[in-house]
Amino acid sequence: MAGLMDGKRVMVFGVANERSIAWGISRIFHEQGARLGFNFVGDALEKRVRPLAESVGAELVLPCDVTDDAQVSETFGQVRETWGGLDVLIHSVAFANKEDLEGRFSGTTRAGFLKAMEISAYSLIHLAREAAPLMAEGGTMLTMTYYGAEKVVENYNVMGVAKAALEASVRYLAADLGPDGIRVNAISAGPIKTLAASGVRGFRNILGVVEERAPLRRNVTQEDVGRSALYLCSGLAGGVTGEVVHVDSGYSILGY
Ligand code: 1JT
Repeated sequence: MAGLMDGKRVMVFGVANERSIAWGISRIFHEQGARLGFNFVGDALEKRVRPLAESVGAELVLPCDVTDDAQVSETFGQVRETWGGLDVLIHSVAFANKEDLEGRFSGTTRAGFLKAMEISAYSLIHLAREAAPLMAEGGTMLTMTYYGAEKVVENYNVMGVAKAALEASVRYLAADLGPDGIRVNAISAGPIKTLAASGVRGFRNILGVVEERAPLRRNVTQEDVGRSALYLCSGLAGGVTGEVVHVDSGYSILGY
């Protein structure tokens, strides 16, 4: 059967384990015929990522810390050598110090702020700059964001500011790269229990609140996000760019 991603060359940044949102996206893209490549950061994550990558026949598994210019440049050099180009970039990368995801927002340190911004927002701009020249026949880029960018979510703190910068970056990148046939979008996912989320104070409580109040009365799954990612990165969304699509059981439409 024909797949929506047949032969598409997709580089995925941000798989940490089988619960990762990036992994949910990768599985759906694999089912639809995509060719996949992955990054990893450090030996511990390599051990987790390699078996997952092999299970979907990945053609590239590369060390790439997004704060390391040499590794980023090496990664896209490898993409060019192996594939000769790129069709889709998935950015599912974020970081904040644990102490900056609780307590008073006014206590955010300069170092903590800059680190969250660098890894969670600037990295999209950097990856986009490296990926765009490989997208000679056009392409698509997708990043992941969260409601805390738009409204205050207790404890999300510095990540909310970083995600706001990320969402604005999606719009500026979409305007910049649109003339080259490159679309740039974000998915604002409802809370999902990933490795990143598991260390966060009060995270379980958020899952419960969504189940109780969201229009769909359930939490979203990796598959929900993966299928919306498939829409945004395939020809189905050919006219969509600079958009933040909420995949959140409708939670963000609610007022009081
Ligand atoms: C990061 C973490 C980015 C957790 C994230 C995230 N984007 C969404 N989440 C889940 C989440 C986290 C908090 C929250 C609601 C949802 C962990 C560190 C790396 C970056 O507010 C209570 C804090």
